Amino acid sequence: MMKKHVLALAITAIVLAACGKKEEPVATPAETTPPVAAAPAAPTGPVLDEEKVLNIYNWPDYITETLVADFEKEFGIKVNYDTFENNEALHAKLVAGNSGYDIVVPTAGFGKKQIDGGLYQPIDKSKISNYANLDPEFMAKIAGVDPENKHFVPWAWGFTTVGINKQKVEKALGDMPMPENAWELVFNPQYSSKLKSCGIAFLDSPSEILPVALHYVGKPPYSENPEDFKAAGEMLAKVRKDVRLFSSTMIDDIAGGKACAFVGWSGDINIAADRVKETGGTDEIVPLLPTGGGLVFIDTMAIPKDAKRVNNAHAFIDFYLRAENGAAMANEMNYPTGNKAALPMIKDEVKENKTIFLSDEDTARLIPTGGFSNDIAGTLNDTYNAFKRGK
Ligand code: SPD
Repeated sequence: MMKKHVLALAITAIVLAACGKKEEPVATPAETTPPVAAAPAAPTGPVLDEEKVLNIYNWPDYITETLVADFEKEFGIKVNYDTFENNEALHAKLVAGNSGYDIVVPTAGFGKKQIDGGLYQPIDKSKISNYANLDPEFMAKIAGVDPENKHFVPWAWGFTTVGINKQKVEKALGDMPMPENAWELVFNPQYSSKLKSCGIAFLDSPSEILPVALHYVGKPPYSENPEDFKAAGEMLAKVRKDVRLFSSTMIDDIAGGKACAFVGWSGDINIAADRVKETGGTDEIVPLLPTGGGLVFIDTMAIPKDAKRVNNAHAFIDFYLRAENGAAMANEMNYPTGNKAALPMIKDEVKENKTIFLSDEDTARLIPTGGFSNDIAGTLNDTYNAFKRGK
């Protein structure tokens, strides 16, 4: 898939270069006019708000090191950057209104009901000169929840999966071979009871755990049927005693050795792996690619209905869509972005990492992004809370 993109880009570049040469006017000496001092170009740039501030609300550990500082320096805008740990927390802020945020980063499937509820204003694409950097195929996926891509601009994507500390899991399992479907490690008591000793961690949110639990018990991951939730709840109850912690900031927990098997996000698991290596650790942290499929998520930038600095928000979105910023997100954070123009700038070692840019076979197994309606929210929350409380 990646190779196809790179090849397509290379071909496009060659064709454009060839066309460019043909069209270039060649001045003959007779036609040459005397040089005239060029008037200084009028400064062009995005329209900004009078108030040189931008308030952003994003997930933790989800931004490259210098992005905010680079934007502040270039645009003279002070960025206030806060984080939330799950979609439910972001949703509560938006529903309460007057959040004060100019850009928020909902997961597309979850955010559908926020669009339907009128919580976002449309993006003005005419203010985003780098919009064309986005991959149309990727945008078509988002259009499934946001028709015509009116509200959501991709931030990054990944998949929810099972990650392991390889050495610790192998030791805890002893003679027991690794299961073919990695979800067994955390959802089947035969495995979880063994991994309990080195620690199992789950993401801490109903909308993270229930889709993968439903999928594991053979139900639609975004089911609207309470009976399906009953089946998922019964399965979860059997492994509850083996779960050590619930966390949405798992990088430290994994790298610090608090858990050996975890339900987490692909990029975060890879960041934890890098951190272990950087600090001289020898344990291998790996996001697995379950035969039962990982759950795709696409996180997106959106502008709340009542945002005050809408021009600054558009300037930031445009800045983020520069090819080099998209590439940095993959290179530094292990998350691809949907920015097609960034692909040639992504390091080979990242492109070749099959847990970041998946093989066609693993891509085919992914569980597509989706979301629950408000009608099932009560059942979703009750099932999750009963699991977490162990009741
Ligand atoms: N480090 C934070 C990564 C954020 C991932 N968002 C995932 C949303 C999945 N529903």
